[in-house]
This record gives sequence, C-alpha cells and structure tokens, in this order.
Amino acid sequence: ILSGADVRTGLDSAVLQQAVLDHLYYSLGRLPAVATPANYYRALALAIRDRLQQRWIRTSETYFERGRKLACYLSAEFLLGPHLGNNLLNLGLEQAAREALTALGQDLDAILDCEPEPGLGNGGLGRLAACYLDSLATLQYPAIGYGIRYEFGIFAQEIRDGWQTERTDKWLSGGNPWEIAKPDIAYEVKWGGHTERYIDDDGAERRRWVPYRVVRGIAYDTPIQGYGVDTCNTLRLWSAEAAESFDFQAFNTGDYFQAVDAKLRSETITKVLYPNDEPAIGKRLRLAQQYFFVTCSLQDMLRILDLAGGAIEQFAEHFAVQLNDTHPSIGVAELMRLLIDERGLDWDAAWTITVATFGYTNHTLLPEALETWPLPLFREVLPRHLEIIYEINRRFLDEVRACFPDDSARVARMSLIGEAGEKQVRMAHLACVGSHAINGVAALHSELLKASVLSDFHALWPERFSNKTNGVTPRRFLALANPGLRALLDETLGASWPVDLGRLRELESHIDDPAFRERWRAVKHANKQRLADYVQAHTGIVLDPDWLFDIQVKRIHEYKRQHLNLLHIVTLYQRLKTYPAFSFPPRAFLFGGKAAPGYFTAKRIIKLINAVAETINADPEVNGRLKVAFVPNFSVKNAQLIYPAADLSEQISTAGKEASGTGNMKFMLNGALTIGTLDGANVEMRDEVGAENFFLFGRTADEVARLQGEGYRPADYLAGDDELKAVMELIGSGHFSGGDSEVFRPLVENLTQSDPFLVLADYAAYVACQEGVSAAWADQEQWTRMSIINCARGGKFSSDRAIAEYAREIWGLQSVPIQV
Ligand code: DL6
Repeated sequence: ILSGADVRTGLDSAVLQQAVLDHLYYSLGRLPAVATPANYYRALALAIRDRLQQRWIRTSETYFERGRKLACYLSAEFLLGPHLGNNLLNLGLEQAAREALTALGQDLDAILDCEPEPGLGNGGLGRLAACYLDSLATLQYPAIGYGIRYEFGIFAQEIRDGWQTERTDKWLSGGNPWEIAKPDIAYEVKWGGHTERYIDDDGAERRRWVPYRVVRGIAYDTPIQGYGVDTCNTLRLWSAEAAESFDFQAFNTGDYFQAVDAKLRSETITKVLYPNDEPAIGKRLRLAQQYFFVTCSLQDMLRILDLAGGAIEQFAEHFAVQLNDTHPSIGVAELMRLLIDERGLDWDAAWTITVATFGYTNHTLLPEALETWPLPLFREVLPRHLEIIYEINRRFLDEVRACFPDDSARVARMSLIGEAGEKQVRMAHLACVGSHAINGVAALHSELLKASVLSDFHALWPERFSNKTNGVTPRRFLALANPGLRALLDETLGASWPVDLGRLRELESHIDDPAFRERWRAVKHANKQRLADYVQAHTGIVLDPDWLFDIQVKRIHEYKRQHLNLLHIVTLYQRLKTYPAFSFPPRAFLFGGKAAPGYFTAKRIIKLINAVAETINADPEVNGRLKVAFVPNFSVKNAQLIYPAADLSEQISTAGKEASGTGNMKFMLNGALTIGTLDGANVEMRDEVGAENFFLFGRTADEVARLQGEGYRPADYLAGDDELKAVMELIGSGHFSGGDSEVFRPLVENLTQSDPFLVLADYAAYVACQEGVSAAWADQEQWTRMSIINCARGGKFSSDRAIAEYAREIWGLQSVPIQV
C-alpha cells in the first residue's frame, strides 16, 4: 500500500516538501505564512519520523520473527544530542531536506538549530551510551537501549560575573516529536513496605514483598536509525506515573490536595537527572530512579520473552544485558526476585540465568564514585532486595572462603556489605558477582581495575575480565560535525569510510601532496571561522582563525586539570608582560564544560578561567598573541562545532585517573593533535599515531602512585621553580580578580598545600611540552602532515569496533539484516 511517492514515506525533495506542509497544517495547525522556524523544525522532524516508522516497525517485527538474542543496554544516562541532523544523515536525506526547505523559503541549518538538546546525561558515560546505540543500529545488531525519561536533563549552564549558574533544562517544553508514548507498555514498580513468609499452593515456603507504595513506569520509545541500513532500533525510556491518578480514599473524604500529592510524589522519580557525574551520593531518589528503570526494563524483557513463547529457563539465551556502570546494578537482585518470587524458579536456576545474562562495564577508578548505599536506606526502599543480596553474599563468601581459606581480611574486602562505619551495600561488588563479564573502557584502565579496585575479584575470576576500549560514532562526530572534511574524505576515499573507519588510513598516501595539505588546511580554517562566529555570538570574544586553537572541553574536575592548562596560560602571559619581545605563535585557548553544582572547587576553576580571560583579552600588551575564552553550556550541540575547529586537544588528566576519555578521540578524528599524559585511551591513541605525532608529557600512572605513596609535597616543586612561584603569586595576588586576593585563595592553597592531582609536579614538563607545540606549529606544512596522520590513524576509535567486540566477546550476538 505504500508507494514511493507516499507523503509519509517518499524520499525526494518534492514529497518531503509536501510532507512538511502537511505536518504544519495537520499536526501543528499552522499555515506557512505564520509558521516560525521552530514550527518548521517540528514539521520536518515529524515528516522524518514518518520515514523512520516503516523501518522501525519492520525491525521490531524481524527481531520477533527471528527470535535472535537481543542486547539490552541498561544506562541511567543517554546523552543523545539533537536527532534531526543525525537522522537525515543516517537516512541519506540531507540534500532532499535542504531542497525541500529552500523551496519553502527556509534554511535547513537554521531549522536544525531550533532543536532542543535531549541532555539526558552528564558526560562521558551517557554520551558513550548514545554512540553505542548508533553503532548497534548501524551494524544491524538486535538491541534496545533502556533508560530514564528525565523531564529535566542536565542543567543549562550560564556564566554570570565569571561564575557558573545553573538553569533548569526544560527540553520537553515544546514537545518531543521523536518519541512515541506507549501507555500500554507499563509496569508496576513497588517501593518500601516489608516482606513476609507464606506457603504457596504446592505447600512450599516462600517470601513475598508487601510494598508500601506502587507506581507505574510508562514506555516512551525513540527510534535509533542506523547509517545506510534499514535497521531502526529502539531507545525505550521510562517515565513514572502514579498507579492511580488520585488517591480515591483521600479524594472521597474531601482531601483533594492529599490525593494529588501522592501523584506528584510518584512522578518526581523521573523529574530530573542527577547532575553529579563522579561522586556517588546516598540520595534516596537516586536509588529510586535506578530501581525504577531497571525493574521496568527487566519486566519488559519478560513480557517480550512471553510474547515469543520462550521458556523462562532460556532467558539468558534471549537477552544479553549490559550494565553501564553500577547505576543499573540493582538489576542483579531484581532479576533474581523476578525469577524466584514471580516465576517460581529455585535459587540455583535463577542464579545461573542471572550471571549468564549480565555484563558489567566499569567507567571510573575514582574511589568516591564507586556507588554504595547506606543499609538502612536500602532496606527501607527495597526490603526484598536486601534479603536477596544477603543470600547472594552468603553463598558468594562461602566460595571466597573455599578458594582462599583463612583469609578473613579478603572476605571482608569482597563482601557485598561494607562494614566500615555505617553499613553499606557495595554496588560494584554486586555487579561483579552477578555478571559473567567485567570490563574497563581502555587498556590502561582495565589493567588498573584488575590491579586496584577490583583486584580481589580478578584473583577469584580472572576469566571474567576483559578490556573494551571506548569508541565514538564517526557519523555524528565526523560526517555530521565536519561537513567540509566529510566532503574531502568522500572525494578522496569514496563514501564507505563512515562505516569502515580503517579506510582513513588511505589518507596517508596523500600527506606528501601539497595541494591536498592545502585543502586540509582550508577545511580546518573554515571550521575555526565557524567556531569563532559562535564564540563571538555567545561571549563577545573575537577570535582569529589564523591562530592556533588550543581547546579543552569536558566536565570540569580537578583530576582533568583545567587548572594545569591555566597555569600554562598565566606563564605565557607573565612572560609576555616581563619580556614584551618574547615570541611564540599566537594562540587562542578555549575551555568548555560544566561543574557539578555542589563541586565548589570546580566552580572556582571556571571563575578563574573567566577571570584570566577577562584580564588577558583586555590587555593591549598581550592582545595580539593570547586570547582566552570559556564557551558556556558545553553540550553535544556546540561540541559538534568545537571538535572540528581544534588544532590542539588538551588531554592532561593525572595519569591513572581518566578511565578512557572519548573527547580525545573526537578531536583526533577531526585532525587535532593531542597534548596529553599517558592516561586512559591517550595511551592507545599515541600507539596508533606514533610518538612523533603526539605531544606527551607528565608522570605515568606508576610514577603518580609512587610519588603519592612516598608522600608528595607540592611545596618542593614550588621552591624549585621561580616561574611557577610567580604564577601562583600572581593568581593569589588578586591580579585577575580586580584586586580581590580572597577569591582564588582556596585554589592556590589547594595546589600549594595538598595538590591531590599533582598539578605542580607535572607543571614544568607541561610547559616544556607546550613549547614543543609552538615550535611544531611554526612549520605549518609539517603540522598539517601530523594533523592528517592523526585523523588517518583514528579508525580504531570508531564505536563500531567497540560494539563489534562487545557483541562477539561478551554478548554472543549475531547481526540481523533488516529489509523493508
Ligand atoms: O567510558 C565513558 C567515560 C570515560 O571515557 C571517562 O574517562 C569516564 O570518566 C566516564 N565516567 C563517567 C562517570 N562514571 N561513573 N560512574 O562519566 O566514562
């Protein structure tokens, strides 16, 4: 019944134009004469969603018919970024959409800019989940993403008087044309109450959970279209609703407000994303969110299994469930509860299924980020799960004792219950015990995991451990973000590189061609101009695209060391002020990133960046050579402008602290050179590009550990380095803060007295390495060669490679081609 010219499915520009007009009229109730760009955005988005629909339904239908294993990616965060541009790219419809809009007197770029960003994540972990969804669909793997439909995503950052302020992100206020609510796919979620013993119909003794409260989780589905294929997978996000809209008893007794209150409390669960990405926080609502989305997702898998007529014993043959960090790790206890309490399996059968089902990815070594829940809180919210966890623990610790007799210290270290201080449930331990596969996200990180935080688990089950180095999608972060480079790559390599990123290697045969290098530089220059325009519009700061663009964008955190970058900038500033003839190629330093609202040191670092920027940018003596800008509200949307414009990428974390990094890969693929430590995936990036194409500095993870073990004293570094001393004094003096010597005192004291991330220890090596950068930049032809090589050897860092490894080595997943 669907013809090629069908207004819902047709792909040429004339049909698309008609489809946009139809949606303006029928879905939005607008005539073109009064339609705003936001109306056009919505109409085009709906027209494109129509074109996904057939693929989407066919994909689900095929998975169901074929009954193949489904990968379920459980993540509390999906930092998706705008959908429209990505869907046009993946469907091959950009040109048709541009023509259709031009015919309607609209500009596609302006329309794309109207899309609010679904910022349902904090940073690396959430964005990785989004890249993996793109790769799963592109590689035609049967997969579903499960998460939370936060009404408010990551806060919007504004800079006032140099300080970060936070504004609620009301991304849903204009409606979300991409999602489809499925109120018929809904599950009950229990909370609190108590458990009790009962005898079932067969006379067996069992336990059941008598909850205090029940809410409902409703499915909202978003299509995830693969690139150049017909596969269109699903991201299923759960939204909380009161089980009854009103408490009828309260309503009938006339207490209308109490009746509505229960509804509001239930719906609070999915109201807002927790903005802290690193420190684990013992918040009841956070535990509620985790349990809420995990139980809905597991109940959904059981429904799918039942629909397919699969036996419950075969659960693990039907589903491979990946835990994206510990946030969904309550799933281990919940699957046990569902299998035992609701499906009647015995413990051993349920446990075999559970361990075969789950895989666990760790994303951080920072001890404060390893989630634990206070036992009383856990018992109050999830009493049945605590019983199950106790039983898992009892059996697990018996196994530990059997393998390591007479080692009670080990037993205490490995227990699922921490006993130091207030008793805690250790979620990373639950994830390890309940998963057949455990992985880190870069080679170094996976080794450090085995040697440090998870060493006891590695000693017990070495076969469970592996590495899966992160990757990023070349569709969004190269093809979409960098149209100039994409055109050059298409012309040079043909059109298949976005799905075969190893082909970038072929660029190396062009590095000795001066005309090619000239074109490469022209692309970069245009990208820098595009970013300069954006920065000027959002900060008023004017940047010159002929300068070296040196960029650090990521969450603001002491371990990522934005302050080390600042110390270098202040060093240059000081040199210029002291020796006006001091010469180096002019540089623009750009920063971007959000600080967790309660992380005061990080917020002060933002203030210092802005203070240094204000002083330097206003100083005519340094004006021709130094500029500093803080790009507010770093997001996926502006990241797409930032990565392609970088000459130099700052990846300068204290070695051993950054699990992998993914921004480092996005910069590399867009031809930036990296200045970095041997941390996270930097190590593998350097292996790929060769030492001569990477600016390496700083102590290694082993050296960091040794220095800290010996009792690191930052004062020693200060005493031995007059320039560093002068830099610290300048910051402390109030020079950058209108004479206020208090505002940056906590930062100066932190660095000079404790310096937990070894900023001062790496300072001299960093400044020297930056001198090497300036020298290299002076030879533009050689710099261009290095830039091309960085892109050419970035193929390993495609998320397609990473997902293929997960599919093969952890999930046992086969791809299923879809034909519409
Ligand atoms: O694995 C994705 C990403 C890594 O690239 C970063 O190095 C790491 O910091 C980040 N972790 C988080 C927070 N983790 N927790 N929990 O985003 O993961």
